[in-house]
Amino acid sequence: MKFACLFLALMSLSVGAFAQRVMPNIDLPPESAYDPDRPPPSFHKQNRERFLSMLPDSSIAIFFANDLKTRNNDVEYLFRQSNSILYLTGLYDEPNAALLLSKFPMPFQNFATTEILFVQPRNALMETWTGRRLGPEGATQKLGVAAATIIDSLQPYLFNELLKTYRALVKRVFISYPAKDYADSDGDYAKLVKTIDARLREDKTLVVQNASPLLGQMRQIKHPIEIDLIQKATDATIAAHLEAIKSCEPNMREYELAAVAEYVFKKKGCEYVAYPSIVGAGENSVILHYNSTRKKILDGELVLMDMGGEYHGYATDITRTIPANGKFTPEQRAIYDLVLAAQDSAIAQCKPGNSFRAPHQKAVEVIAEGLLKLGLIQDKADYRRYFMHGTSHSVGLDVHDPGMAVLQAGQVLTVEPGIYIAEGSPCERKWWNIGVRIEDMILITETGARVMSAALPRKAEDIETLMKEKGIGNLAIK
Ligand SMILES: [Mn+2]
Repeated sequence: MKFACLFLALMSLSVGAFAQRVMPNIDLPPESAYDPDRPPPSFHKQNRERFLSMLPDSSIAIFFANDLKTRNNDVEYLFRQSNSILYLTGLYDEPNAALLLSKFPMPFQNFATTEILFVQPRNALMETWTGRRLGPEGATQKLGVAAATIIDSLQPYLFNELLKTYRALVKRVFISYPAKDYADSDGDYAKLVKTIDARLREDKTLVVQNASPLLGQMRQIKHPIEIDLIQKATDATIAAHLEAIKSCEPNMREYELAAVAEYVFKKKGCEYVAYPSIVGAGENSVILHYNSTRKKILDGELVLMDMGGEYHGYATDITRTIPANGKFTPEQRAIYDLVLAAQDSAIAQCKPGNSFRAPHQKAVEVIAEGLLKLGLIQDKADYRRYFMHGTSHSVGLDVHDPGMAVLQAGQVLTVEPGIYIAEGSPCERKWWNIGVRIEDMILITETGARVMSAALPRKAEDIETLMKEKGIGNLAIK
């Protein structure tokens, strides 16, 4: 609907009706002013400088913003910036942008610079419809980049200036692409990305490579500003899980618990879910990434809730599994306590210098041993039938962030063992449809680890106690 209106407005403009439209004032608060705890320009500047210091000589790097994505017809998904642009510039709210970094000073207008940000031009009509734009002037003022111009200049600048006059200085081009599905888009911005990529690759004397590994390496160790934002996402999500746990009762739908959690973490400042909420009851508790959340939660079932908010671009990832009626059955409790023991042992492995695999290896040991004792498997190697995923992944701008081989202070990772016994599994029926995952957020410190989500109860008895309380999901809504 909104673009039909935009079309009409453009028609009006063409006959002059809107020609004198007033430009929204750049001194009005841009969106970043509403959230003063967004990382400051100095953080992004430092990241650009660090990236440049890692960049090989005779190299340039191009980082593309994300594109808008269609949900259906003319309705778009909420815009999410590309990680590279977020990390290197702090340009949160605008698509159609690119950052060019260079190991050597590039000529730009009448000076030389190692960084140029290409952004959308100011446009009174478009800004009235789709939001304020910084424009090149705003980009230098508000984001602190040394140079900025309009995105339409990117291709001519790159090919007619930089790679023409200064060709001898450029041997390598690193590219960071928009989120993957840009390749399927035939929009102008996606075409620009594809054209630049193809034109660079045409020149066989240039080495074109993906910038993501270098950037990923930088993103593994979190800056205190990032840790603070991940903690805020985590605190908001702890509050969200607490309300969902207290609210749970038989005959609710799975989506009601997701709605409670999403309300709470958004109320506490998260702009979005870090990933689609997983709330699976009974037979859905054994599906690792179950998202439909339409089922009615029945008395006696387990409910697995894997839900996390994204705060100013930073994710968190927390899972709790609870008994729908507030009391675990003996079988549910046995599996729950086993997963909890595995998680405790795995968390104890989280310290600097340990292998990233160490927590997983410990979790596997505990779970294999426990399943054997419970008679669920006859051979330890069969643990994979019920625990089929890894125990840890890094978390940062992505909920599955670039990881590392050895744990180091400043890394953030999850510890999330699980046991999932699907209906029809080769074990007694009483175990069927028991799915348990317990997931917490861990910060590796100089001396060990800090559980960032420690304020959310994990022990079975603490969860049962908490479930005696009511939550906001139990309020009657007309
Ligand atoms: Mn996870």
